[in-house]
Amino acid sequence: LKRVADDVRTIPEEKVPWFPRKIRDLDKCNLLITKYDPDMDQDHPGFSDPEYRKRRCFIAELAANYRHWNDSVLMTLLLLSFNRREVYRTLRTIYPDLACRQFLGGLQQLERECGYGEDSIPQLREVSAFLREKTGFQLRPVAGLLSARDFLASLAFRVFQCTQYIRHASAPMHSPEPDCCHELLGHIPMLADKEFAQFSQEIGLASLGASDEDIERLSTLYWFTVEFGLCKQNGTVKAYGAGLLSSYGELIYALSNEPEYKPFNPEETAIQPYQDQTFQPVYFVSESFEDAKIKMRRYSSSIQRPFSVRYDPFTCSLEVLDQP
Ligand code: TIH
Ligand code: FE2
Repeated sequence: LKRVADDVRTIPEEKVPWFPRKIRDLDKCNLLITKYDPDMDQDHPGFSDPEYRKRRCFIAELAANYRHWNDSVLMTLLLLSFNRREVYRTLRTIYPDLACRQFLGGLQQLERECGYGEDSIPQLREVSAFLREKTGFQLRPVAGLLSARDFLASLAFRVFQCTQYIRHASAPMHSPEPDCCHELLGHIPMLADKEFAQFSQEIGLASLGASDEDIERLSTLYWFTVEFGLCKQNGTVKAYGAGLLSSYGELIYALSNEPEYKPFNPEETAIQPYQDQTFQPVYFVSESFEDAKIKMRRYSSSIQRPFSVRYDPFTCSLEVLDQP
């Protein structure tokens, strides 16, 4: 009898990892991954450039001091002397052929309303206000690469964690880490699309309180959709992933027929190994956004959690409902 009781007691109780319940809890979602650190990684293009490293430290500190409801310190885009004109112009010429319709629509609006262009520097604060009007997304500065759990959690609140520094001028066409070219050119135009915004938030909601294994699978799905996704449009394949749309080199490569293409299918995509140093060897193609959203929803609802969540947009907080 005693044995049975012991056995019952040793059944591990289900432990749910902490997750943010209200938008200001995102102040605690700040676990940075030190990877591609210009101070530590000898292969980083900025490693042997002390000015660049000093600048990066300064910008990182600003982001670390950011708190919700006190965005006065932040949201100014800090650029080094950098040939942004060249980056903008080269990418801009290939977008009409290679980028999806939603991206082109968003970019045009940003050019009209937010000072996107060869000659101006968009301010993050302004871009954040623009996104809020379009889809309710807002930006929050981040000092570098965030842990997948913290990054995905912020999406649940329609908060996009945005770097403020820029890639090293010696490697403008591809960067192994996110930077403000990547955020502003890759992510922001897509986040201005209602359907895509919803897709992004739903990945975030699925990640809350999930196991480490599920976080790994969700961040792989995020990687092959939001970052490196392709989709069919009017019979041709276009890019919608931000990692492609911010990298001249990889955007051309991804649509060159050279890499491998697979149909987007969450069960398979979620376990595809990926690497983040250089171009992807494989890309996943969705039939349409609608199709990707439906498949992703089906996948998310298969993730086991002892509760369900609902986002309340009026209070920017989560309702957590225990399941019987
Ligand atoms: N490789 C992208 C670029 O050059 O813009 C940046 C990144 C996307 C995803 C991770 S890093
Ligand atoms: Fe990104």
